[in-house]
Amino acid sequence: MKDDIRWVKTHCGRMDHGGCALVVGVKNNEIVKVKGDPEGFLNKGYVCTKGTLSPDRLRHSDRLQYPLKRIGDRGEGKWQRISWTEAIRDICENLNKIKDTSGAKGVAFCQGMPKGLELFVLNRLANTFGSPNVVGVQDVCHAPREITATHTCGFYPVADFHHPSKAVMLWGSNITSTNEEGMICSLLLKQLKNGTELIVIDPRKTELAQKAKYWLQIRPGTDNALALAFLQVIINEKFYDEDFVQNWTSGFDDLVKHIQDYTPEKMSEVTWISPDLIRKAARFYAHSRPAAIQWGNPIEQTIHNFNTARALVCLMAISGNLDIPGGNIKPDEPKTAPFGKFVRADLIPSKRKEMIHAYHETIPGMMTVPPGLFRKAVLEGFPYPVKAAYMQGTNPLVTYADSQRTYETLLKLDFIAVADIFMTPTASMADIVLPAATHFEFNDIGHYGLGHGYILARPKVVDPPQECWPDIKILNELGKALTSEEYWYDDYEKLLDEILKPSGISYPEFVDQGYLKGAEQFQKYRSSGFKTPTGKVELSLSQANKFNLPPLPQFSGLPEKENKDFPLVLTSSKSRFYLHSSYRWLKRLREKRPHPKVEIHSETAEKYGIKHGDAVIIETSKGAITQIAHVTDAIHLKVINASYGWWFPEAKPESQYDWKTSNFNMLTSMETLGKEFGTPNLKGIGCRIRRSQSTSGL
Ligand SMILES: Nc1nc2c(c(=O)[nH]1)N[C@H]1C(S)=C(S)[C@@H](COP(=O)(O)OP(=O)(O)OC[C@H]3O[C@@H](n4cnc5c(=O)[nH]c(N)nc54)[C@H](O)[C@@H]3O)O[C@H]1N2
Ligand SMILES: Nc1nc2c(c(=O)[nH]1)N[C@H]1C(S)=C(S)[C@@H](COP(=O)(O)OP(=O)(O)OC[C@H]3O[C@@H](n4cnc5c(=O)[nH]c(N)nc54)[C@H](O)[C@@H]3O)O[C@H]1N2
Ligand code: SF4
Ligand SMILES: [Mo]
Repeated sequence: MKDDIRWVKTHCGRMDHGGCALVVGVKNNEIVKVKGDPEGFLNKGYVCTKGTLSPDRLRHSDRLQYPLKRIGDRGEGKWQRISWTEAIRDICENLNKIKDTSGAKGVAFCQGMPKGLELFVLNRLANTFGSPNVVGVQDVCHAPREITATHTCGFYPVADFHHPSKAVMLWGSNITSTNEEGMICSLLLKQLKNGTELIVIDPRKTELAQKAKYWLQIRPGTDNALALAFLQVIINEKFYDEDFVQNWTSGFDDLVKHIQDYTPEKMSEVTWISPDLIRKAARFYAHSRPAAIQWGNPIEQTIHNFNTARALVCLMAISGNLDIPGGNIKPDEPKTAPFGKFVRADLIPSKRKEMIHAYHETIPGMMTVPPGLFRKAVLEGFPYPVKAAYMQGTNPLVTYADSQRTYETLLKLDFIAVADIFMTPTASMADIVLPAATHFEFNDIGHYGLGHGYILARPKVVDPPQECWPDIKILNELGKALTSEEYWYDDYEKLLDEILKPSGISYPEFVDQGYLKGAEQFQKYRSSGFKTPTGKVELSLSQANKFNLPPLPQFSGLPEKENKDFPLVLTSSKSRFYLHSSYRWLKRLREKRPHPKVEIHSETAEKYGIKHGDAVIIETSKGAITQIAHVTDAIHLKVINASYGWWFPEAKPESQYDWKTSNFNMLTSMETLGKEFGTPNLKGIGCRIRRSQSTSGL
């Protein structure tokens, strides 16, 4: 009977960055239906397949339900069920042992894609424990654009989809599949219906590339060359916003001289895009005010990410699109607890000097340790040994570049605790595995600290199964046992109140409102200047020398040298049915994408004797994997787009669920890392392909 169903409003989480407002039907403590909420201000009723099927995670028969302790050798797949009291005692004993011998910094706290409040509570645990080392994936995800922009213009410029733009430039952002960081595609799709034009920069002819006025089929890994050519055209043809440039930028004359060399003709040789198309697209962007750049992962997944992000912020600035409606804006945050105060940054005043990456002289402002440098600390003891890791909501064996090195790292660590909802390749290497409660199962706050100008209510909808605890509860209990009780609460939900306190509302009131948003204001720089040393947008960085950074955005070659043995160019993109390495174990998602697919142009496939559906070996100088051929004309002749995040939950536990066969990061390396962010190259890697005789494991 329909009447038995209780309808609850919440927001989606953990199937990607989250953001869609949902209306969830509940019957007997089970979710029976998920719908998009037409009142959701980010999604206006939209919901994707992952969102609709997200309740399938909750009652999966193989879900982790009890704390587990390893009884065999590491990775052997033998476990003993233990109580939460024993699990917390065991973790405390091991972490304190390392603290006594190597210091608190010998313990790393690792988090993958931030999912909700747990990232901030993890930071609080690290700070109260005394370790400066929270390891994040931010080196390849958002930090390069956020921190570079903060150095350039004092804030992270977010594409404004809430006001009409004349043009939107999707720069390596496949928004209809990824809806990244709350940039839900439905708002953009509505604008397109009202006449907004698209420029798409992507090696693949994506859904939105097909609708674009200009589609620039870029050679992977060369985005900084293209951005510099855009600057050259806009400056030399005098299409920039003269008033803004004169009053609100510094270093324009230096930039003008500097970019003369980056002609569309020269950059065309690098990017494979014709000079004519570069000129047309650059002019169109500059003419269409307001215009927004929605930027994606590829701009930050090479060793040149600093220069790419610098050039893109300079583009937004000189074209007069910074902080105007429909441009790239600085959203005002709602009144919540200041981030530094909440995470108790005051407890380690010397953190910026003590973090692992500080010894590698990365860019100021990078507050999480890049995975490449974390693994060097474990494996090589530089700058000091790291011996234990608490890992939460992350699967490094598949998601960090260079999986073989990650495996060695996991083998070498003295102690590993992993909190997850499912037994993953990484969890299978742990000493203690903790069963996390997840989305829909506890009260949470979304998008705190991410700089988008809002926070979202994610109230609990159903009870978690058996002994699953929310991460924030686990951390609160660990905190009490491992650090001083004064930093923690009797009830973890008081952490939510602490965040909301400055807003003057309680969590139930927040849930009633659905979200909190900062005031809508534009061109704030007119009253207070830009938050940079010069008060202007620094086209040339005033503190470049001090921080050993190039003052002007530059092109310094391909991300890796060309090698005739690997004549094709490898990249990857995210599947709309999965989140990174997550959820291959959900039957109804797996049915939609049962195998890892590799996209190959039809002529290239023919040249190598490969047919649609064949198993293909993809090889780089680092390693080889097997994926299934998807022959298409929607990709460049020389580009191979492989799937990322694959392991096989149906494979054997003692083989770590076959983390090698199809895992993209078997092909990537951490030998060369970008100086500013410690980023490895994930784009523009030389590769070759051949048909495989066997399909074992696939
Ligand atoms: N080659 C290559 N590598 C990449 C990328 C790429 O494009 N190419 N992308 C990078 C990017 S952008 C990112 S953000 C990272 C992502 O890296 P990760 O965050 O490590 O990736 P996920 O597969 O999402 O791992 C999340 C884990 O959290 C678990 N989980 C889900 N819900 C919960 C919960 O509520 N609590 C807990 N404790 N666990 C939960 C899932 O089961 C899963 O095992 O990967 C990066 N790596
Ligand atoms: N379904 C789904 N949604 C997700 C995620 C997921 O795993 N799955 N992950 C979430 C996370 S953590 C993040 S950070 C975001 C990422 O969101 P996006 O940035 O949109 O993610 P990608 O799919 O990695 O890359 C976007 C596009 O870049 C293209 N591309 C590949 N190489 C290059 C290149 O060198 N240059 C240019 N210009 N384009 C290139 C790809 O073909 C792809 O269409 O998505 C979030 N949303
Ligand atoms: S687009 Fe993202 S936030 Fe929206 S329903 Fe899908 S997974 Fe959830
Ligand atoms: Mo990400």
